[in-house]
Amino acid sequence: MDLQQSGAAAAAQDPAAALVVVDVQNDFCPGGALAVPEGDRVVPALNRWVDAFHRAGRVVVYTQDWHPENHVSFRARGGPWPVHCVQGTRGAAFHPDLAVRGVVFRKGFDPDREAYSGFDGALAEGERDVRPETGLAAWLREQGVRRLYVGGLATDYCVRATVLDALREGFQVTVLVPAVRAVDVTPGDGRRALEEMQARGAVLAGDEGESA
Ligand code: VGL
Ligand code: ZN
Repeated sequence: MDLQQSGAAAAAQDPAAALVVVDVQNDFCPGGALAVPEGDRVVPALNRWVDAFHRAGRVVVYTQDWHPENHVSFRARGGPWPVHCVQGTRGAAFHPDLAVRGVVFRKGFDPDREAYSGFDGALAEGERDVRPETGLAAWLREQGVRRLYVGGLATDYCVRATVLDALREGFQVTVLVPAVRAVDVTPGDGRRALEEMQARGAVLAGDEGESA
């Protein structure tokens, strides 16, 4: 086992642990419609965590921003964002280098409601089919999950919302700091979001998954 894998491998020994990979989609990576600076840089670190959790038989969840063309968050409807992550488009697909070995929860498919949090999502089956009755919190509890390791995009929006909801739902949460990146509409938003998550009870972890 190489050094970079050890934190992930150790975390994966815990049968109540799960990995949550938030919105690592083309539109949030450089060249995408809502590019997060260095968004693609989360992929190598997340792949190590996916590999360790998959090998250990742990749950790996991917969230996917999944908007209809007329979503309320788009500027044409007065929202703050350019058109992004439209259902079935290349921009909505996961980054091509991301290891996808787990279940997908999609969110933001209601045209009239923003949904940053993975806990607002629904279990996906196939390209367009979602099961809105199967929410993330209940699904995780059914799998015996109590602790979440979270990385992905973007620190100040969907990672933040997902982590805060997870804490509210009673999960223990570790944020994989090297595996998140922020939009930073206002400089410092990402840092402030991490501080807020920590203040609400999340552990901030470095490369090895240990407290940073
Ligand atoms: C996100 C803005 C709009 C995110 C999604 O994944 O953080 N941000 N939609
Ligand atoms: Zn979105």
